[in-house]
Amino acid sequence: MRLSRYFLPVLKETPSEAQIVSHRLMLRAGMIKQSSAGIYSWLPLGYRVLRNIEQIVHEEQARAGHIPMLMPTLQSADLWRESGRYDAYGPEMLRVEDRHGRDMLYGPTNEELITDIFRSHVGSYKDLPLTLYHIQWKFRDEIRPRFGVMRGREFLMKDGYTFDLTKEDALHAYNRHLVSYLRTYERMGLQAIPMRADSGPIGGDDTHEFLVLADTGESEVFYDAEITDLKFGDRAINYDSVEECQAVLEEFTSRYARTDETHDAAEFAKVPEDRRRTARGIEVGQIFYFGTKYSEPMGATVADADGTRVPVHMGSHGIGVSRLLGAIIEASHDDKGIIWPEGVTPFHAGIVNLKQGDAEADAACQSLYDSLKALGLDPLYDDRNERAGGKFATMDLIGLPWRITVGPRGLKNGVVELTSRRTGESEELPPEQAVQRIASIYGTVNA
Ligand code: 5CA
Repeated sequence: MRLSRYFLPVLKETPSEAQIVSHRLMLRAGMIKQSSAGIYSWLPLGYRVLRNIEQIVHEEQARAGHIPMLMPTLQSADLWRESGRYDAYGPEMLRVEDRHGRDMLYGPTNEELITDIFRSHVGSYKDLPLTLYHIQWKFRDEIRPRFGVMRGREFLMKDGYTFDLTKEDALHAYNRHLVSYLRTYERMGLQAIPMRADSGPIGGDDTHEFLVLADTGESEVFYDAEITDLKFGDRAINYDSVEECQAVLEEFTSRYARTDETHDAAEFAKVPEDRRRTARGIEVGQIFYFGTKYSEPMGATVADADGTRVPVHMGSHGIGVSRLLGAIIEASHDDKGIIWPEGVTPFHAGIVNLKQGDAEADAACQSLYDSLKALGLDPLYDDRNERAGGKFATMDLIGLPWRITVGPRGLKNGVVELTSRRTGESEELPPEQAVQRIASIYGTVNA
């Protein structure tokens, strides 16, 4: 993409309404625009990151064997009357009436809708286990929408629903989600710690929240510092294996880690004092096992091996897709702007032309641009007629992990400059080598 032809409305002033750094930076970098309280338009740069996050979620869901689909945003109130949640959900639910006077609602979550689909089409234990998920907009009329996309009213969520014959099978589905989430968040450059939590309006006793540590987080958390040394990394795991998933779950959840809702001071005191940590965290996902809470009242049953109809055991598993943009920025920025992890960056590298209009510099930039594109990478070429300082400031603000700077002086010596956004370190090297370096960082070099 050439910046002169892109739509990147960066702001010079720091917006006064934004209280936390991720919100400020998303507004300044032209990623989002508020449309009304807690509701945002996703401008092109923000939309690119949102799609990258979705893509990682889809890939990791596929790896775990989960099946994608799409359910609507508007739901019929009748389904929610069946589960008993229509009244229980309270003022957070946005209720609407259609022209025929029928009660509808903008879905805050989808347990009822998916249970209805299940009961219409699945009748035998032989069709289990089943995990269906979608990535869809939700609406919760939060009393205090704030912090930009972090606590929105309209927000994008991945929600997955598991159906199993027995509690043991359903707990394996729970464990499998926990494992796949560890990998999902790490690919986004995040450490998200599973913590024992409270289930709120979704229900059930077994639930973990995934928290990214950040001073601006809304949750108070208590944990054993040893947890932050754990990495899931690139291990190959068989998601069908009960033992393998169980082992990973134990590794990541056996140490003390709880949100304030479930915190137990006496238990916490057993953690050696030098490892006890109290901090704040951003909840980027939550998994629930709630048994037959929805299947029983809604009649979602299957015939078991003896032909007896039994309600299925269910769980639901959510990732805060749009909230993740805020969480990643909270975890990765400096005073100049965002620092995108390679896994989610909107463009793989920025190209800064120090002397637009200089035939040699223009040609070198174009050639870098074409070479990166040919390798399947997406560069952002700042080809505007602007001063170098302004171009650097924009690149730093929007946070591309790698920048190639091209100027007549370097070209005389056959080199360009490759700069890491994270470390600020620069290196001079021939243009082809800069391209190879970036390609190998993103792992796209054809050997
Ligand atoms: N049905 C279950 C799981 S599928 C569910 O709704 N879970 S949840 O309520 O925990 O939401 C899942 C994730 O959505 C949360 O972990 C959080 O990351 C994100 N989320 C929840 N409320 C908001 C909000 N107001 N703004 C942005 N993200 C939110």
